[in-house]
Amino acid sequence: MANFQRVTELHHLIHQYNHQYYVLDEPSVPDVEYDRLMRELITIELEDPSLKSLDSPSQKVGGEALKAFTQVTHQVPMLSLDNVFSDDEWQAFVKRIHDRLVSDKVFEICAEPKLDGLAVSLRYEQGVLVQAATRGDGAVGENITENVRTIKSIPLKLIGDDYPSVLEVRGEVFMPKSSFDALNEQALKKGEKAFANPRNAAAGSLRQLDSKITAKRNLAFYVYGVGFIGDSNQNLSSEGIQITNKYNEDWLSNSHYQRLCQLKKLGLPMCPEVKLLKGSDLVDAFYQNILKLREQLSYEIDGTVFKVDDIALQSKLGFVARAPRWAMAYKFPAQEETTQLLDVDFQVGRTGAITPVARLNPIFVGGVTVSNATLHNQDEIDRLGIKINDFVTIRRAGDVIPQIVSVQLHKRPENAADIIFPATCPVCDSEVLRAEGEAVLRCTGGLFCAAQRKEAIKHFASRKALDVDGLGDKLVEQLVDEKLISTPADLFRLTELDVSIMERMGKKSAANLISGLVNARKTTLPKFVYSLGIREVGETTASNLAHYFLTFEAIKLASEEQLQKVPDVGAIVARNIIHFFKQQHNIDVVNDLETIMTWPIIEKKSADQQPLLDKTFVITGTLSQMGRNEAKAALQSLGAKVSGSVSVKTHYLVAGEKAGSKLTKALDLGVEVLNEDDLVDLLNEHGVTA
Ligand code: I6G
Repeated sequence: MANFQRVTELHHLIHQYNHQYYVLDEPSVPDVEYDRLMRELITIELEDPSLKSLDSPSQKVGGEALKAFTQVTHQVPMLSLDNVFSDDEWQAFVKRIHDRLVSDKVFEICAEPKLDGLAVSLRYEQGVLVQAATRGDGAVGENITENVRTIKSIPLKLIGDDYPSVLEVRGEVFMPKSSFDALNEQALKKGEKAFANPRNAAAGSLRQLDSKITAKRNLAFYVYGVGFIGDSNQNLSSEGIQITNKYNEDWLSNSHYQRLCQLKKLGLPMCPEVKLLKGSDLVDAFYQNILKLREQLSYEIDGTVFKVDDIALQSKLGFVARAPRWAMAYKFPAQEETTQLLDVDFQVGRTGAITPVARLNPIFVGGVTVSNATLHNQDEIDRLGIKINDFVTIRRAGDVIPQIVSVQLHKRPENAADIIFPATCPVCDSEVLRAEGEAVLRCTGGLFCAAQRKEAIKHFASRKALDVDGLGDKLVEQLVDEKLISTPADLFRLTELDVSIMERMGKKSAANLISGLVNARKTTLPKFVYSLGIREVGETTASNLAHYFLTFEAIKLASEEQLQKVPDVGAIVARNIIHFFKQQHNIDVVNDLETIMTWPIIEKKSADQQPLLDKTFVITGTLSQMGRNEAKAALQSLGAKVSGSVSVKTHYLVAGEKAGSKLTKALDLGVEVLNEDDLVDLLNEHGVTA
């Protein structure tokens, strides 16, 4: 009896902590306390298995592996949704609704993001989750109860006692982007195949016969509707089926949006982006807003879903074939398409890297027309097994540059031809070399190569380097082509007359550029070091070099061993720096620049001015009180090292809004996590305001 009482208490506490942690995102007890209660429960259940019930929180860890999935016939069919892709199609849908209702009255709309996951049906009897099923063909799905029980945010027991004895809800199981990244990272480390996208990963995880595997996959769930309610298996209600007890359709709100809120109160997670719109003219703004938010959302979506909110109107509209007439998915433009690889060009970059660029039959994908995509290097070409004239799958997600994801081998044409790398630089004809252990082929022409010259000057003038006002990439190309400049230092010898003869260059723009160049002469040592474009010396490394050596002279003269003492500088970067300062054309340009440019002296800070000296920080997510660069600069000013990736060497992770896989990794590694307020406090404590 004492044990039974304790088990009841433990259920109550753990369900409550799960809900606070996984649904409300408001953890209320430390992890150790949670683990202690869970261990206590499992121990009691092991000692007396009769105390283990279907709604025990211990079920979240998975159970015995199944031999096969059984089938479940849905009491009420699981429908699918019709799609539209354009405003015209959407307007036609709205018109059909008005026509069918014989009314032009404005109707409210419940608007939701369309999650890229799997639809499931959850059945609760007396508030306890008793069955979960996939949609299957709509009539019959697979019984995935054991797996669904392990999904942390799905309640095994509904909250409170105000619910019908049978409640079936429908929603989407999905894998958050951060869990997907972590899962693929692990798979690649183990030499296993990565999942192509979070949807496949969610599907693969739900189809595990061993629910212990599903339990480790970090799936999540949002509810999108009610399947049916009833007081017994016989006496059910869904769209018109009569029921008699107090939990009839009156218990359910007559607004779809409010129904979701009711389900949320029972502990079922509801997507926070769901909105009630006053009319169909607000649909476009919702769609555009979600499209804009898409990259920041912690889960993958492929569009929006709009539903007539009034349940009475839904009933009047009814269904067509297998989809409701009152709901519509307004999908985003496809992110994957098929096109043909017409040819491959070879581009020479700033460091001489020769990059194969795919010339594609132009294709509309992810909202833009794509005609080029990088093939990176020979290794990538080998990995894809791609040939000229092959049909390929192109993916463009959000603002991410388009990628060739795979070759459609079954469509390979007879004239498919191997991609051959050039034997000499396609721009300057110099020898090309592939360094040992590198995938990249490089032109050895250095600044003699016009392509490298152009790229080096563009980098020198770019925003994060000297930020020369009025000097865009096109103008740099023209100036090099016209032989007015051949090194970054030549920029400072340009006159207004020189530049005013350039295409589309009026007197005013010419004067602006010259004044931009005058201003750019005054810089800082970190920016100057970065502007030189030394291989793998990014902003952080440049800043670390400047603060370690204090003068440019010292950086130039540093040995490989001295360089490696600088935070962020390993053997490869040290060798790149030494190599850069050994080359005569670099020595000439650097000497020239030193006579033209100035920067303030960096004072060596004493140890008490650098209280964060041996501490490594990583910043992730969106900060609202300062930019990430500002936060980084503020931390660096206190001596901290700011790195781009989380590892065992990380001391603190600063996690802003929508932090993703870095936060997961930090938590896995036990790295201390600071939120933005903690960071501000830490900076203030040391007299820095960011
Ligand atoms: O498959 C679906 C995904 C999302 C849906 C759905 C949904 O609402 C946000 N709603 C309905 C009514 C159906 N399928 C049938």
